[in-house]
Amino acid sequence: MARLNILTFPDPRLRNHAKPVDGVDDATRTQLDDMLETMYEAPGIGLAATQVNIDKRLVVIDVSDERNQPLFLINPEVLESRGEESMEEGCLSVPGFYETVKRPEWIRYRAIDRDGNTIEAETEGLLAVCIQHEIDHLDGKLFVDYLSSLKRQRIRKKLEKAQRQPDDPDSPAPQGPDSSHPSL
Ligand code: GNR
Ligand code: NI
Repeated sequence: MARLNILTFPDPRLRNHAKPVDGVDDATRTQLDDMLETMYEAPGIGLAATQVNIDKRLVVIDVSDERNQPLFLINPEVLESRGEESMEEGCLSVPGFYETVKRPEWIRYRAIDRDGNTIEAETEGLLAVCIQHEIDHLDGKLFVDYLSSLKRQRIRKKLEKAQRQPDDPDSPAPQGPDSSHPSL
């Protein structure tokens, strides 16, 4: 098992559209295991391969309280969706920012599991949100894309600044230039 580096917005590699997986082999299962360890360590409830710079349609999720019910989804797709639900979302690639996103509340989805079997299931609530959030990653999409461009640019500026000053975690949130020119 290995811990992988998680890319941070606005890294352009997060915009990659990941390639479908053709057959589940041991190398792919090792990547899934490494992703799961990385997700638990972060900690997060989901992780898409795009976030760790792997160009494959792989997702790991665990929304259980005990953190002992991992889901491995290969080539996941939403087949059908219904309703609408607003939920506060966060993302390991957008650390420290939480915003409300509106998505379908119920989905039916299909994926290939760790053993190579095709599964189909329906779900709602947090798991449905998480599956949609992770499929978005595989398509190069982030939850900040659902926000106003003003909010997105503010988040981008703050994360860019944080990455320029990685050893100053307690530096005050950017103000001054940022708030006097909020559209930049
Ligand atoms: O850990 C995570 N929590 C979360 C909360 C609400 C909606 C989606 C998520 S996914 C996120 C982990 C992550 O970034 N997955 O891509
Ligand atoms: Ni995410």
